Amino acid sequence: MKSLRGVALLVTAVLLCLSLTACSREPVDEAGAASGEPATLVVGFSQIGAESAWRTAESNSIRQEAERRGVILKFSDAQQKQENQIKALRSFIAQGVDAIILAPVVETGWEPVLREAKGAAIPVILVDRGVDVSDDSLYVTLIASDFVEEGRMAARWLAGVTDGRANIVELQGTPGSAPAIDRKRGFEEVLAEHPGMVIVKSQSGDFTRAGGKQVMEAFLKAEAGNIDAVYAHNDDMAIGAIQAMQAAGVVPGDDILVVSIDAVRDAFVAMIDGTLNATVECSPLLGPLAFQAVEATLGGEELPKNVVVPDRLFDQSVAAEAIKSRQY
Ligand code: GZL
Repeated sequence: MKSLRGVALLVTAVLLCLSLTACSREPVDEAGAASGEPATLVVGFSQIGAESAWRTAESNSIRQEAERRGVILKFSDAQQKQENQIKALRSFIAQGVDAIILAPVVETGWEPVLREAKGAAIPVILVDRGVDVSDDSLYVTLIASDFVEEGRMAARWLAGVTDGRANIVELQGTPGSAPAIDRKRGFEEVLAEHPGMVIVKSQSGDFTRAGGKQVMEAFLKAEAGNIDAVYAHNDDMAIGAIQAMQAAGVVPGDDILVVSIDAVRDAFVAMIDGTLNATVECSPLLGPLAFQAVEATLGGEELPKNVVVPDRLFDQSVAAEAIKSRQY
């Protein structure tokens, strides 16, 4: 059933890709005659910040796709603060942009400003993270990975290599964010099938290397000798944890296994040098799908509420070959 669902969702994403060409709006000139030239789109993008290599890759993807399509992109970096994202959305609305792309830092608190965008007839495309709203007509579509499945994939891999027995410390992502909530949920869903796998400590490192390092230093002190594995909600925190282990004289990837999510280039470097054991891909290359959705919705097309970007797991056995074709 799952693979059928996966195919259906993938087909949706492909159909979305194919629908891009027919959607440019035919503007009219002062005389009301079709000028023939499609109007230059103006799109506002509210980005969370630059907390991780993944985030930077996502920003690059959005910027590059806007440039490729000749779209005027108004880019706002919220420095991790929801209030800055809300301010940015209100500014985009006041400027009368054609569409808004939003990567919401947390799930809640969006309803008022999304109602303002709807009232201004400005479509909102969610990328990367979802929102918790009572009315899903407040956004056109969410283009993102399935974070719950990512958590399941990480846990299944760890269960396989530990024969279902491990004391685990967990480095959580940003509190209240969809990836942190759902990656924890998926991981714990699989742990429920393996009573020998226990999360002995869990704390947020806020998706940053510094956060992962700092929290892992505390875990190593509190649980000295009692940690078999680290589950990090992203590679940047895993890399920080690896630095903490090395500073404490612990051999990462060997004394303590490390599994994380994102599959950024530095994760492949760490798998090749043996300090990271596995990472689940979560593609940040969402620019093409985001702008296809913008053009499709402006062209009057109905879009699926959720476009799921497929993920896969990489481990040390494939890292040296896979790194050659990585795009982020
Ligand atoms: C996932 C994204 C997460 C990444 C982190 O879609 O929201 O935020 O996993 C990033 O690296 O900081």
